Amino acid sequence: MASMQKRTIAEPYRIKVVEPLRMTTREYREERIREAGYNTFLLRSEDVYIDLLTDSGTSAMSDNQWAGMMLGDEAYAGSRNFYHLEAAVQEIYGFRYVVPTHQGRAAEHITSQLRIKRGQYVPMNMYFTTTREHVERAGGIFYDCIIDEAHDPQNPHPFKGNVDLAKLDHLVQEKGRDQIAYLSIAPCVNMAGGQPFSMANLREVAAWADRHGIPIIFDATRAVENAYFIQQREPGYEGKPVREILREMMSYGEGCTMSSKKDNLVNIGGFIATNNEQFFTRAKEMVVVFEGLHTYGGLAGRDMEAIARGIYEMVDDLYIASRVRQVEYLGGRLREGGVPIVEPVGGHAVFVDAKRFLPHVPQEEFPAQALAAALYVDSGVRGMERGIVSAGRDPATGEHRRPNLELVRLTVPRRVYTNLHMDVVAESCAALYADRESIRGLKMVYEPPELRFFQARFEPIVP
Ligand code: PLI
Repeated sequence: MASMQKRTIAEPYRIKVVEPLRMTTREYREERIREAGYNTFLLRSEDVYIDLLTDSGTSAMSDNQWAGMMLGDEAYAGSRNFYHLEAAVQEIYGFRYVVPTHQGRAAEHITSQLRIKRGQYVPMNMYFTTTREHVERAGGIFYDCIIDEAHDPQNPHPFKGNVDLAKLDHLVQEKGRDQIAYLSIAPCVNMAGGQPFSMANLREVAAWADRHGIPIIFDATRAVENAYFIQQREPGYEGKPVREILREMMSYGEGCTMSSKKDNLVNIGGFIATNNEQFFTRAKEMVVVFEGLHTYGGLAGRDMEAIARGIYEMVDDLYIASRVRQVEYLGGRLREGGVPIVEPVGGHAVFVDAKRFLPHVPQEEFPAQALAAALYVDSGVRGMERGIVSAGRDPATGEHRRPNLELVRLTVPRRVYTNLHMDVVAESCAALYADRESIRGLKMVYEPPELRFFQARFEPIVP
């Protein structure tokens, strides 16, 4: 990999506004995590020192985006900022039609309701929590078509987000083409550890989809990060601007759903983009029921302006290199500290392997949940569970789904923290690893029926 011999790429911006962080004592944090039911989602942000819960909606906006916020046209209908957003999506993603939504899951809701007939399958390169939830709500059945390597945290495959075509063939043979609603393909697969697919694999998937007349709808949430990995790792793409790589990638799909809260560098927003005029018309009809008029979709005009500007900023090659390299930096520091992590390091987060970290805690005692809580107590660093709690229950059997990946995600917000913050995180993880025997499992004492990881509550298991 050419990317291994690398010169430092510094952030292509300087810091103009700062937000003070609050340090707290260990005793204080022990009390807070107990109150929060050992769920980092239930902590108050004020009680967190370094917040790696998510990269969603946590980006720092640029001066250009903030300036755009002042140019918000808050008309109910036909806001000028909508047309800026539409133009940005057309130019950078290459899709003709755009329907704004308040965030990604709203785009997933509308797409799932309109495109899935009860009992149809939706193959996805691994599940994502909200995406699968909306597929199931629409009567669809999730089908995992990611390559097996993605389920192995130690497998160093450079494109663990790839689709396994044999799995797609198997589904068509078993169920028939008409039982497949569409292919939902995610760049930089979140639950696999932020792992990219290759363009070569995508081309094969697109040819397969074409042969069977099945559309590809991307979950384009972290497509730019995937484009960066293609630039760094895939023969033929060295030196190609991420902007061009992204455009090629999107050209293989009919459209996408998007959470602008990630790649697009804003705090709120999302959209549906498509080349399918009929679907566009139906999506516009439905967005007015759930979100708002089709020229704002639950967003203020100023929010749409910030997204439009973020879309141009995200494809700056130096920006995206420094962003992904910061995640890599954290991964390197953790590796040096002996902490078991998912390899290779992904685009938006480093995933700590809680199975190897806490081999004495069985999966039904929620090792990743317990580790995320212990990390908060140690240093005020907030990560999140991505294991058995996030996976939820199988709707058919009611049993826990038992993912092979039992992980704590340390998600790096864009343009927010420095590498010294990353050092603090890595040191805390290494200290915990040295003292791992003292971390015990948890029992779940409250379990919401949907997306349980957000609000579930736990208590320590007392031996
Ligand atoms: O949080 P939303 O509703 O804007 O987007 C939902 C969503 C869709 N797809 C993917 C791949 C996501 O990662 C995603 C949201 N992710 C969150 C909140 C996260 O913390 O990863």
